[in-house]
Amino acid sequence: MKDSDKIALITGITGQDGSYLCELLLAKGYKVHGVVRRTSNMLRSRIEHLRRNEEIYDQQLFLHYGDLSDSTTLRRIVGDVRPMELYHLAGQSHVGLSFEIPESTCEEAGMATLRLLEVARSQPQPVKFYHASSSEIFGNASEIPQTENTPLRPTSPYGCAKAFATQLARVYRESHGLYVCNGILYNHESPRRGENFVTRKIARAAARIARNLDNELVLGNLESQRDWGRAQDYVQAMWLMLQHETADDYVVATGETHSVREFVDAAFAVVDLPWEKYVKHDPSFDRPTEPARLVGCADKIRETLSWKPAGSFRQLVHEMVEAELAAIDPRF
Ligand code: G4F
Repeated sequence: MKDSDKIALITGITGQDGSYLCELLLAKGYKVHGVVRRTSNMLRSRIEHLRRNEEIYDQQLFLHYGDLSDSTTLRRIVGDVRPMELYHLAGQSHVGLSFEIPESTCEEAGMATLRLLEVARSQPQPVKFYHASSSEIFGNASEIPQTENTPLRPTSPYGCAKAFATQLARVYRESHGLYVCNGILYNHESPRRGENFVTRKIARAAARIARNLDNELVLGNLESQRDWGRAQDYVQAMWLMLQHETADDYVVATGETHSVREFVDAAFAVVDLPWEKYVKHDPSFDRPTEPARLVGCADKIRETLSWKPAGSFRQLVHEMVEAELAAIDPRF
């Protein structure tokens, strides 16, 4: 690809994945355009360091106001930007919350993807489309580990919306010949994770309790198991997918599962505290239904795109707790 062709558009650029992907693409010489909501907290957001950099902002990184419900604006932005690669990451992504706000979750995770697929297919130049699918599409999975061919059996409104969008992406690839990839990502975490996701909540609490800023951590189901990887590695997988000659779907996972209890145990070990003394259970954090054991088989992306996750579970926990300690006191 010529340097002048390297133009990417990211929806959800202010999120954990969007911000890491933005950094990755800038480092590769892309001009990066991001869609941000008028209400997005632009200040102190995860891309604030890039916005404040005069060599980057408005030179290589450009932000556009838009909303996933507003197809006219999305169409205008895509028409003006003429991206070669479109990474669609935006939308309500909290599974537990999707039981409380199912309609807006389905609107954002489902219908908005349809809207963007329609916009992409009507562009005069070819647009490579990345859709952020999720392991939640497998829900009560019929097999362990799950692959790209595992049947979809979602157990949450969020999982249903992602399953709908994933299937639509396949239909657009097969019936309209659009270059569209589903990245079926398992949980991926980092110090930039939102504070209401369990890993960040635990890492933050361990650090705050160690510094006497809090005295308890209230959680839901400690026995839930997840396949947790590093977000920085997973955005690399997104980019790799769009560099391949043909569009396809890929599971992105570590292939290992750990329970919430194990995460708690590892996080409190970093600050050398006995977690049993501080962790309480509140059933309001339990979900009406939980997926069965979600663990991904990443053989296809490993073999086709030479992607593999870096670092261990313990290193991930360590990195997240250390980041929280540093945020409390940068001397640590
Ligand atoms: O951190 P979580 O909220 O992540 P979840 O539900 O697995 O979803 C994340 O990963 C998916 C796969 O990539 C994405 F599609 C999705 O958008 C999101 O990024 O919860 C993890 C587990 C659950 O089993 C939950 O029941 O932790 C359990 N948990 C226990 N106590 C808790 C808590 N989860 C949260 N958020 N808060 C708790 O207090």
